[in-house]
Amino acid sequence: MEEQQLIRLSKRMSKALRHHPERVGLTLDAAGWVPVSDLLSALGVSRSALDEVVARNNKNRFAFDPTGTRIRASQGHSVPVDLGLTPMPPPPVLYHGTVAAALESIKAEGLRPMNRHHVHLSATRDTAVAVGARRGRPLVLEIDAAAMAADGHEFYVSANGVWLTDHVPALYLQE
Ligand code: HQG
Repeated sequence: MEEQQLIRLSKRMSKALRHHPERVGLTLDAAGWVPVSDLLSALGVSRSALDEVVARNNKNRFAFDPTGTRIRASQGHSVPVDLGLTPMPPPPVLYHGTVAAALESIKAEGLRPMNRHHVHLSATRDTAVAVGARRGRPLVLEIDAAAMAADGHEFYVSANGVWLTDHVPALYLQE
């Protein structure tokens, strides 16, 4: 499959599995799964095309269940789903990529999930730069995850390696 086609299908899958399943006639279960066959008919694609997107996706956004009969997005939902992730001790430092325009508000209220379920944090500065660059000139914030964990904040890591937490109070942030 051409790269362009791959990206287009990945975006349609994100919409269906994270944000607007109802628009393509899908219903996610409580943990975000849908039968693969339902997704194929909802999007009008072949199983081999779907397999290719899951395998080649640049962020491994989608995952099959162990039987290969169900699929879900590994993170990033705006619809309510419970991914069933177990709290994990974070690395001592995590990163968040954003843009200068958001800084004043972030300093006032910390990092909030906005439209998603969690605040998304990156394990490396490079990834955070890429995340911030989606919105403009990237600005990377450093999060004292060790201190947050010591203070009782919970962290989760998605199947594709994104660190998630409910809220990052401003006191743990540094530019
Ligand atoms: C900002 C992509 C004002 C936050 C990426 C961000 C990531 C605040 C935006 C994943 C704020 C939310 C998530 C506050 C946070 N005041 N602005 N208090 N708190 N913000 O897209 O982290 O391609 O929901 O800095 O690669 O940018 O979808 O979150 O700019 O992994 O797989 O509000 O999405 O992955 O934006 O990105 P988003 P994000 P996918």
